[in-house]
Amino acid sequence: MSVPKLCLTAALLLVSAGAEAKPLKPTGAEASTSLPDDAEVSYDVKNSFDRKQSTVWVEGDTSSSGLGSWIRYDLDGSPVVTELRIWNGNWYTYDYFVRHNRVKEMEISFSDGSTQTVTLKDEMVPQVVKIDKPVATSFVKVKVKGIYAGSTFNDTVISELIIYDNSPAETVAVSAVKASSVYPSDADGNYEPKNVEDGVLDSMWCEGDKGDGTNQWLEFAFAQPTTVGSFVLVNGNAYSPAYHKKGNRAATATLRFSDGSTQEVAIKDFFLPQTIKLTPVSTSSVKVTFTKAYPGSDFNDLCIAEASFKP
Ligand SMILES: [Ca+2]
Ligand SMILES: [Ca+2]
Repeated sequence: MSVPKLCLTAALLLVSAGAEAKPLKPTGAEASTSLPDDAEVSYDVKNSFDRKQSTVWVEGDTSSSGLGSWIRYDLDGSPVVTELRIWNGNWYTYDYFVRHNRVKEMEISFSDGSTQTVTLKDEMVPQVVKIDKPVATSFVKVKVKGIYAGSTFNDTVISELIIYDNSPAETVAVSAVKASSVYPSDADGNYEPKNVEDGVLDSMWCEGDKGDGTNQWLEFAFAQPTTVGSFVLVNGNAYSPAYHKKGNRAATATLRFSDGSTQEVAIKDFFLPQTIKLTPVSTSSVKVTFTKAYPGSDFNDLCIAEASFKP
């Protein structure tokens, strides 16, 4: 799509964490080292938990490949951490992913002193790590114990890491997402419908039809019939307000439920999450057909960054 900083998640996410776990917002993070910012780009540890896959932490140990480097995420209280989801390596583009080191072995440690070492895949897909013995912990520390070598740079990179605890998810568990059409993958990544439920703002579904997105649709199948009372949406490309304006955004949609009933909704032209109230309905699926789009300045393709339903 010729838009930099759009790298997207692949459709290979095996486990939907939304079913039984809730993502946590760390109160802060510290890294062993970070590559100094250059004129335009930050490599600070804060980039590893900003919900953007195209912003990255790069360790700053210039004397090594990054072995022994670590990040410690401080948590609010002592939640029982059950799962991590990791965007390993540099997701800025496919090219950057290959050129920088990726983490191979990662040691995960908790405030009670327990540790777990995992081997990550050398793939540009979000990786789900289940914690073997979940414990109440005030922090999660991840340490680089092994790497996959980059082709150009001897620095190890983590693009994003989301920590989940054992609280019930706030959103309805989705078993599958389908779309009417998909924009073809490019150097930045893919535009698969799965991207609307990965929790990151700069991965998205984009339709691949000739038109402006009118009559294109996303269909969500739920793990079990459930009552939905609101539709939570991040419209367009939510990387930044400027990128948000480049592509088409949804303006109105018709939601069709498994009992055949429909509801029309208006969607704000807004790059932050918005919650759209529905008349509560029990359903096993929702088909969202977009019926009008706000025009983008650069691309005539409708994109949706995130979409979910709440009871
Ligand atoms: Ca990031
Ligand atoms: Ca997303």
